Amino acid sequence: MQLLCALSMVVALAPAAPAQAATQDKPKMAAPATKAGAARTIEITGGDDMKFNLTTINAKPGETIRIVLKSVGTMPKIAMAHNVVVLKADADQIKFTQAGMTARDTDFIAPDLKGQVLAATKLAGPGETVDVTFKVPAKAGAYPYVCTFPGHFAAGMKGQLVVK
Ligand SMILES: [Cu+2]
Repeated sequence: MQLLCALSMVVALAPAAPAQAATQDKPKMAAPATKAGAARTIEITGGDDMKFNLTTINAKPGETIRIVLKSVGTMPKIAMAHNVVVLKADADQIKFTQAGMTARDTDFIAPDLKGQVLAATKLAGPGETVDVTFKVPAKAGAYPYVCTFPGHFAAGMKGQLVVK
């Protein structure tokens, strides 16, 4: 029992060291790190109907946002999972999602088209929640977001991040 206590203390203490190191490294960073708490959170759900409940996200240029996607479906993850992948304004959404269909290992994002991605969550299965925090572009415009799970974009699982 005593050994267990000692062990759990070590575990509890362990993360403190890297966190301290990170704080000390801070001045070296090119841009001031945005605290996770500073990001505005946008909640989206996706379900078995292969639609996002939210198809427009409005944001200010350069704003840091956190997109939280909850899968509210019930089908098994292998057959039905969702993500939110925000693309560059000029990305070809059809090409992008088609190329990703066979890229299961990389969450249906074709590795050679990764350069078109501004931000991407992981895939969420039924009841799971995934999120991504990122800085929206400084340039005003409409940035498409899609679910890359095969067939979902074609079914209408998409939206627009409007920066203005
Ligand atoms: Cu989906």
